[in-house]
Amino acid sequence: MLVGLEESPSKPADPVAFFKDMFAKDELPPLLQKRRDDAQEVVDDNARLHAQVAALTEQFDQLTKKLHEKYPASILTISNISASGVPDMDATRGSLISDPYVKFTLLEVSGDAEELQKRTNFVPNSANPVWEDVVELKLPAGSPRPPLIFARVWDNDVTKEDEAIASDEIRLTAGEEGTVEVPLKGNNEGVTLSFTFTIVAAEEAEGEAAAEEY
Ligand SMILES: [Ca+2]
Ligand SMILES: [Ca+2]
Repeated sequence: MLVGLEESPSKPADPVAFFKDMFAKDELPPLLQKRRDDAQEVVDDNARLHAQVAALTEQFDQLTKKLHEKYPASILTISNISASGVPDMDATRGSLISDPYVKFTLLEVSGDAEELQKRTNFVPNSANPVWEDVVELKLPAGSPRPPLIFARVWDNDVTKEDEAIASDEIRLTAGEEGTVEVPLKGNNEGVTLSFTFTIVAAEEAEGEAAAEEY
């Protein structure tokens, strides 16, 4: 305002009335007019950005919907689990052999830790354990496929903390089923983990379970 005042050729006696009059006539001094235009530009920019955000949000929602349709919530079932070459982790306790179990963790998916991690029972005193267990992990709709899991073989111990034996991240093969056989990494070499897996849409899985109950 003061700038506008400075620019006016004669200083008005009543500046407030002077500017009111000026605004009413839409005759602003050049600098004020420029500021008014700049302000309008900011408002226009803001509106454009809002429109862009709305369009991108709409696009994102549609892509998410497509992804969820393509990859519906599913159950990853891991079975026929076995390992070979499990080293002795109980030498000091005298049994001279480990009591292995496997813990599977679903990676790249956020959620409840209890849902994302499942384990087998342990097989006592076995270097080449075969587990009867069937491990099920829930794949949320739209989660990465093929899934990435982390598998670790542990030695069950009674009087102290269980010992980690060997582990690795495993990217499952593409498709709805597969067989995996991978050498694991860690301080202990020579452990190989094998299993088969299926991925079934949760709705289908529920349907099958219901059918089995009859
Ligand atoms: Ca041990
Ligand atoms: Ca043990």
